[in-house]
Amino acid sequence: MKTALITGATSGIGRATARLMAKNHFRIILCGRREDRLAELQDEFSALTKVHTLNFDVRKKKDVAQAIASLPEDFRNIDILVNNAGNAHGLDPIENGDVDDWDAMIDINIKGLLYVSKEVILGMVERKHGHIINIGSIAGKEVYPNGNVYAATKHAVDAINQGMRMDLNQYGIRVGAINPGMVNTEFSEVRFKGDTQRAENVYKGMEPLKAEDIADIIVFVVTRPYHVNIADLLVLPTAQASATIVNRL
Ligand code: NDP
Ligand code: 8X3
Repeated sequence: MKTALITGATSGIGRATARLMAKNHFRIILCGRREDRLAELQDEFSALTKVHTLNFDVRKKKDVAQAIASLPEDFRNIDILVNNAGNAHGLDPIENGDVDDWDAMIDINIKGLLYVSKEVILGMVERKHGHIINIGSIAGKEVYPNGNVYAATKHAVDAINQGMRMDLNQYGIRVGAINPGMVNTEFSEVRFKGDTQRAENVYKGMEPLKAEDIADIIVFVVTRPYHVNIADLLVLPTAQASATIVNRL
């Protein structure tokens, strides 16, 4: 039974991935800040597999280290790390950008991903085995107007993904990124700070991806034979051709 640690497992892509992994009998470690959701998901998935929850904010270096160090023996050997926790905060031209939004994106999407990776990679190196999936974005491949700092954080994830693959190559560790386009999750609600109308408009007149579409791909990627590493995938809804070209009815 493989053990997978999924950050951002309380919603969207992370939750759908955890659910599909549970159905496929992975042993799973669910991470997130919302404790009530972690408890609900633990109840749901426990009927299918072994589940452990870790409640921490990826921005808090010490909490990340303590949480991962607290893992019980049978969850310690993490085979798969899904670095998924992240969000956009705001969509503003650079001259009007909110510095707190910038801090949140840089601290969560870049630094948080690194803090979690640091704690998990050491064990993978010792065991000379492991698979890291970094969830990037089309925004890590192209910049779009008003996407400035979010795009910068996802370009950083792209660079970290490449760097990890190079550095961990000698240990036989697989590293790859999945870069989605528009996925209908809580992402836009978070970006627009609970403005549901504005969030709904993002997907108006087009069919976005569902969290389950990305979960399917993550499970496909991690179930390839070990000599196969899917290093970098861009996954778009059919209605989306680029960060700015979307076919709306
Ligand atoms: P959601 O908002 O639905 O999920 C985000 C997840 O990240 C939640 O589980 C949330 O959990 C967790 N999270 C956010 N901040 C923190 C934090 N400080 N500490 C710990 N966990 C945190 O969005 P998605 O599922 O869409 O996003 C998942 C990933 O996919 C992100 O990296 C996002 O950038 C990326 N992505 C999304 C796209 C989209 O269109 N939806 C497209 C391309 C990439 P909690 O609040 O409980 O902590
Ligand atoms: C999320 C998709 O288009 O807002 O990464 O950058 S987008």
